[in-house]
Amino acid sequence: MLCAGFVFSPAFAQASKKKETKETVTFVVKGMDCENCVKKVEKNIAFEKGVTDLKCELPSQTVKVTYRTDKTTEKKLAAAFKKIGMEAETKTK
Ligand SMILES: [Cu+2]
Repeated sequence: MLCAGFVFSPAFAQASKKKETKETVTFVVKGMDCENCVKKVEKNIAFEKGVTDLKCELPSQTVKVTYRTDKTTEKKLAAAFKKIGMEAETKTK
C-alpha cells in the first residue's frame, strides 16, 4: 500500500524514456557524527555512479542524495554507504 505512489504508469515511463530521470532520497546515516564523517560521505558518495547532488546535514545525521534513476538505485546508494562503514536507512516521510 505504501509503495503505490511510486509506481509509474506505463504512459509516464514512456514519456520519460529519453530524459534523465532524477530522484532525491534522504538517508538517515548512523555513524555520521562528526565533520570527518561528513567529509568522508562527501568524498565518496558524491562520486558514486549516478549521483548528481548531495547534501549532508550533520545535526540530523541525514544525507540528501539526488541521483539518476537510469544509473543507480536507492539500494546501490545504501550499499555505497555500507562500503565506507556507515549504515544508511531511507528516511520515511
Ligand atoms: Cu565522525
